[in-house]
Amino acid sequence: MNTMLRTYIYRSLSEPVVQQLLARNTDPSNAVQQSVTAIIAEVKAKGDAALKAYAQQFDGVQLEQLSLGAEEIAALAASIGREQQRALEIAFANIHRFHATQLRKERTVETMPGVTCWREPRPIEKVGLYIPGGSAVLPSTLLMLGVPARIAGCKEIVVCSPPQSDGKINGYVAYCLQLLNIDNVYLVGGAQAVAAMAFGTESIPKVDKLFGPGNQYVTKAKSVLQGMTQVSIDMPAGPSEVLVIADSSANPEYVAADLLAQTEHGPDSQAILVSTDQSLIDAVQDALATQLAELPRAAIAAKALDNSYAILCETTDEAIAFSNRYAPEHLIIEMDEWEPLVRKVSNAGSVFVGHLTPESAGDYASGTNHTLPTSGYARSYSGVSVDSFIKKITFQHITQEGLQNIGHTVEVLAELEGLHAHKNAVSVRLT
Ligand code: HSO
Ligand code: ZN
Repeated sequence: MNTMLRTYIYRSLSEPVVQQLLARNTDPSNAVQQSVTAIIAEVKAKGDAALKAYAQQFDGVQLEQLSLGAEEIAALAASIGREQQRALEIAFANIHRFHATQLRKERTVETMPGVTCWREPRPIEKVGLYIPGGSAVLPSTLLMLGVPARIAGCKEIVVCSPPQSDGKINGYVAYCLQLLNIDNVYLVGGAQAVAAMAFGTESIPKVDKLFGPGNQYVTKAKSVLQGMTQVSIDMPAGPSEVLVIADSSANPEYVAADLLAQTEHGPDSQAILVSTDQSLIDAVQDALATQLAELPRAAIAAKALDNSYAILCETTDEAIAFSNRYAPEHLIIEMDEWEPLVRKVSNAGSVFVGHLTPESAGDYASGTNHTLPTSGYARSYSGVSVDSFIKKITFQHITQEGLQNIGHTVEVLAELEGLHAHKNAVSVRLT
């Protein structure tokens, strides 16, 4: 089993090699595209019947009905331990506390005397949250999507999650549904779940925006559906990734633990160590071997280590320059002197600074969102926040004085564009 990170020397890398290191392990295979297109067509044509057939085929369960209601959710939620309930409650409270501040009112602007413009947020009315249930069930993802959706005030929150072998959902997911006051969950997984929420079926409501991570089928389905219907999506999603910048002040045990936390997500995950200290890299390699041997998901983590690597830099400026080009989903800066680096971070989804700030804290409970841009999209996308669940509508009001001030300008611009009806809409009011 591989426990070693391939190591590169930053200064000796040619540009083509850097490009290769920056490239993500994306699978451009047409096979995914083809089967997703077929699933989408089937769901569109046959609705619930297609979803039940897929539950049989992919999840191995025969479903009488496609959803669970409040009573069933309550019974499942009650089956989990008190300690786990408490942990989910604390995570919920912290995520709520952090996200609640994101709904700030903007100020009204008087661009000219008598011309007033402002923006008001409005929730996206119907949102669809996809909660994966594959090799790891992630109730935390339900909190990360549900909390900002509730704060934004979305009227309808549709949740889909694949049925377990007993035809139900996991009790932890059920408990999160209760915390979020959501009394219905649809037992649908994969590309068929996102297709169902994009088109609507007899039992699943059509939504305006799709959220949530998933495997390559779910991801592909989201992007195909975005072009087919009027649904929008949170962000393009790829395999999860972390980049750790560590100098000689770092603890190799902590660095190795952070890298492995990433690699256990999936065989296509990527964990990158960028360091100014060769002996730190060596010590991390040793710690990786020891810690990996203890992990229940060691086989997955070992595969992900094959896609991973270390880079030795001479300065922290080089390290941060590489990180900014890579634009990691998660960046961890394990250095005593992390503060000067903060302002140099220009591309990253979420940043964890200092020696005692593991990414796991943000994955679950510190308050920030864990739905983040991957595959270099952190160059242009932000992670999920309350903003993702609202749109901002502009308003304006013009007084008599305002029209006197702005009218002539509008008339001139309308005329130079040859749009006389536009000009006239001002002129009739000025005379
Ligand atoms: N690191 C993942 C989120 C997650 N981790 C969920 C554990 N559970 C993507 O940001
Ligand atoms: Zn994670």
